Amino acid sequence: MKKRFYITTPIYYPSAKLHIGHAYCTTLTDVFARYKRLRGYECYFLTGADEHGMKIEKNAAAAGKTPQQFVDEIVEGFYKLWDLLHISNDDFIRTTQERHTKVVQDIFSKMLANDDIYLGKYEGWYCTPCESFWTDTQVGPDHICPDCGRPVQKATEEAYFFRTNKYVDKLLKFYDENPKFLVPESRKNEMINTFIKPGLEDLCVSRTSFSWGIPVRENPKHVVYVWLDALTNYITALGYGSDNPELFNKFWQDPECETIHILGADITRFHAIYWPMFLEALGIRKPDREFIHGLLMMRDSKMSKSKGNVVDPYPLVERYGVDAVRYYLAREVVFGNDGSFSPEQFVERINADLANSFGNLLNRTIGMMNKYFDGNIPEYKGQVTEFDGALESFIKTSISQYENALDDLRITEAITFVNEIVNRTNKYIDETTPWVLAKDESKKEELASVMNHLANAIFIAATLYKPVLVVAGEKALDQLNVPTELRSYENIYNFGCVGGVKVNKAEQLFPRLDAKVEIEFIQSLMNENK
Ligand code: ME8
Repeated sequence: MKKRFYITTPIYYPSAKLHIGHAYCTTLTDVFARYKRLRGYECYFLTGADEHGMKIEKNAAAAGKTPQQFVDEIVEGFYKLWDLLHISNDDFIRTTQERHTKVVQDIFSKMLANDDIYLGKYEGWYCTPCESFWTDTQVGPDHICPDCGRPVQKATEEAYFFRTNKYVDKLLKFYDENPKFLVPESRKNEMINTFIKPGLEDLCVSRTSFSWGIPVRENPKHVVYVWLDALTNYITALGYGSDNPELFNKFWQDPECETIHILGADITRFHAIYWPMFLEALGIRKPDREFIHGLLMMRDSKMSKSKGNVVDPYPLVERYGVDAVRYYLAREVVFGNDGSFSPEQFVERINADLANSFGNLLNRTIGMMNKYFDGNIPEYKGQVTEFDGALESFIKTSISQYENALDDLRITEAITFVNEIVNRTNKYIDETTPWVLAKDESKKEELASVMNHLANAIFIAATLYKPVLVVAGEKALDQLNVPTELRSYENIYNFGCVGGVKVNKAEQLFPRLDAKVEIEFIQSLMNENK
């Protein structure tokens, strides 16, 4: 296991407001970062905004604003959304910042000097919404963008090109030597079969048909193509090529740091093919892992800003709270697979998993502590009832399953292991029947042990939920009155550490949602954007 982690999301385009798909990626990245920190690792988490390009120039003009004014306003919304979702990023990079633009110019110059980049002529197809160039073969007879399915336009202009072919063999060797680089692994074959085998063309890395970009220093009528500009954010944010490369050395170059990019399947090609090539050309280390998540669909079609079929996360968080939204995102669509946003499933998850299972377990437990022990959590006395050992060993196994899953970024699966702890603990109440034990004075010790086991099981589940339930995890521990000094991750291995304190007042963690009303509310949000 590496000592520290560098974890990134894509830097999103501030061409329009962010939607639930962006929130999905950033929230799940945040869950991973919080988990690593909870386990005591240093973790540097970067997100940001990709502010250049033709689309932004066009949208700004349509809004009667300068591109900078336009992106400034939209990026304000990014900050607000990430605050609302309690995203714990350490930095936020904007590609219009000088710390980025200057280094991109230096990188371009270096590549030019090394003959990795040359001046040529671009003739091809361009998809404006995706900011992507395509070849004749890729757009097919209908001239459709292979990524988004929209029509592309013919484009011819003088342009700089990156010599992709110089690096193809090295890339394939890198894939072979690093089988864990692309997750899920199937993405590697997709890259090889769809893009590399048919013959990779040199990549166009500059444009002259618009000006909202970083000028090429040697030839300022060209601006750097958005993907060369955008991908390098992952290193410019760390101070690569600056006077202060301390973070870069610590979180990128040091082999003791694991670098992980998280991104959606729509931009795999850029990250899996060109980014390692750029890094090879610059002579620096490649990331350890790229985790490709699936895309959320809306009524069978990919949600996207330019199509306008999106769900705005703001009203969802405002109405249901940060934890409900984070939980739904992390639990519903298996990280790595495609999935759909569904109002019915949203309500069902919150009601079934959070209100009924977890919330109710806490509520019942505190109720019983009050009723049978005057609010005190009895001390741990080992395995007293015939059911105690089985509960403890179930929890122990679940903890290691949770850890294995999270270390592999199988976030959705990891949460199911916590849910299983909660369900198993609810079952333990049915097995031990505390209300029967309470009627028999000779069973007092057994009853005390049941109460202690419940408190400890909730302590463990709440701790494991913390990377997702950023508010309710602590609230549950507050209600159990777990002393602050006990609230460390290590203590989950120390079953029985909670006990001998008096619980606080029970409060509902997650109110049960009225399915009919709430489904209608969420549907109205979806219709607003239709
Ligand atoms: O591509 N479901 O920015 P972008 C799930 N600026 N995730 C989604 C999604 C959906 N329907 N739609 C978007 C760019 N995403 C470039 C990135 S990085 C160097 C430059 C998420 O605003 C997903 O992570 O189009 C996807 O890869 C990313 O947003 C694309 O965001």
